[in-house]
Amino acid sequence: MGSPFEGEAHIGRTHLSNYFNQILDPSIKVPFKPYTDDTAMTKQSAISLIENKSFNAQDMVKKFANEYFHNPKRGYGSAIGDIFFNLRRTNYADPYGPASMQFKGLGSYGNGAAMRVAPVALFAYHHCSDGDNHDVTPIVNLVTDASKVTHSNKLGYRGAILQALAIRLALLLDKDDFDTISFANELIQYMTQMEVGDDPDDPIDGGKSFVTKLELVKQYLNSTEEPHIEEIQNKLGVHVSALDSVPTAIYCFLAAQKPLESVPVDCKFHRCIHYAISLGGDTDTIASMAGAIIGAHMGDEVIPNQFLVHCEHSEDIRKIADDLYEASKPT
Ligand code: 8NA
Ligand code: MG
Ligand code: MG
Ligand code: MG
Repeated sequence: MGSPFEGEAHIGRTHLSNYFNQILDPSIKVPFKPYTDDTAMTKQSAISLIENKSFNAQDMVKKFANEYFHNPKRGYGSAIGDIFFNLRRTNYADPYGPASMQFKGLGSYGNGAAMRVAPVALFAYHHCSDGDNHDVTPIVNLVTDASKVTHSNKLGYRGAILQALAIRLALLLDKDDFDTISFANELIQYMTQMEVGDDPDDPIDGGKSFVTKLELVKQYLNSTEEPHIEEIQNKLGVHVSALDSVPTAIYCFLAAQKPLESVPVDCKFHRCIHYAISLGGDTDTIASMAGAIIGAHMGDEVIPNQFLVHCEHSEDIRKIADDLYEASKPT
């Protein structure tokens, strides 16, 4: 739903409201929105988990690559195609090799691992939960492994971990007695542990911290006035890097828990997606990550059916979600 606006710095309020009104008006037939790389890779992550009933790196990258070669024009990040070419050329021998060589060995810090992480998070939550809801180690380990096949930079895979932990918390916490600040605080605790030992003077990633971004999220939540869009764009970020988009998606989910002056709609799910797109920049990805969190929190019954009929393959994806649930049942 966000892809028609991807890359735009300024999205007119009326323009965006009209876009949603057309989708929600059953008498107006608008063509479905083709899904982008975000859905393409999310879908293949889920199918791989379903078929293997566990994470299999080689199978997952093969599925990513096959989907990519089947239709490479779904708005993939500019560097990720190289990984798929290199994987295919080497017959998928080392599923982690090509990603680790990207960007002169630094690996990608793009948001591509975070944008597709929902099925991995749901699988880990369901499969590994043995009554101990406090131990996040299984989910962190699984997400790290599933991310590094394309995103070996720590900011890239940590972004995926943060998004997965947000999905896990959203599933865990009661939606009728939900405190946005406690949610942010819990994520800050996990990310603080992860960032222990980071060198703030490192010339490459020194000072780049998810905790700092989450503190900003809390500041916005505590403020009585809605932050200006420019403030969010410049400080929280709306870009293709994980650091400049995952905390933003989390903020969209949390901000949408209350009425928003800039998005006067009653349905929380709609408000969340609409608000995420209104921020501009990487709209498809930030909206899909925010949607994954609010979906985990509220369940699929809150998704307006008119949204679904406009999304390419939404029926297939519903079936995949049901299959994922079955496949992730603890054995
Ligand atoms: P990626 O791994 O290619 O990363 C995205 C971009 O981030 C790269 O193309 C680089 O510009 C930059 N980048 C990442 N790591 C480094 C690094 N170590 N050094 C320098 N630059 C770096 O792809 P991805 O899968 O992470 O990207 C996901 C995003 O790409 C999503 O927003 C998705 O929707 C898509 N996207 C497509 C378009 C488009 O117009 N086709 C625009 C934006 C985003
Ligand atoms: Mg319509
Ligand atoms: Mg995309
Ligand atoms: Mg995008």
